[in-house]
Amino acid sequence: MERTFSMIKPDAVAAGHAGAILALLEKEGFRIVGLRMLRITRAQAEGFYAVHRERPFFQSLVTFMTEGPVIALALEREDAVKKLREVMGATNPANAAEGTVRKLYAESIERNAIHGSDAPETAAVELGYFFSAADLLLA
Ligand code: 3AN
Repeated sequence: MERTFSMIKPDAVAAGHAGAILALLEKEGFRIVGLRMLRITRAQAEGFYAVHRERPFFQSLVTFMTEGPVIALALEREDAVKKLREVMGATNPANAAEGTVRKLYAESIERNAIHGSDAPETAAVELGYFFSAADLLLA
């Protein structure tokens, strides 16, 4: 079993797609072991996306990520990191495969509905960013 971090982004929460996305993730075999709805601050968004600091879309991305509430998720399944990336679909929804979260719910390459950690090491850091050990189901 592996754990990964996911976030339903402000576009999908505001559009009322959170429930459908959670259902899709469960159908794909993910167990929800942590869930928090929160409004992230600019400082948190800048820290979370620090690897993209030099990219031209950075300020716009930070503004988007802070425009409304997000749902932070700790998800568990076999091969969770890789499988979640598959279920999310390509960053640009125009290139996302049929049935993926981004194909179904993303508005654009920036407003793309869902985040998922890109590697097990990143997942550990990102889970720690939003959840304390006491928040996560240990069973
Ligand atoms: P992914 O979310 O698929 O791992 P990353 O890590 O390359 O993609 O990008 C992080 C976030 O930055 C994306 N989810 C998206 O919101 C935004 N983003 C990525 N590329 C662009 C772009 N070319 N223009 C605007 N926003 C982008």
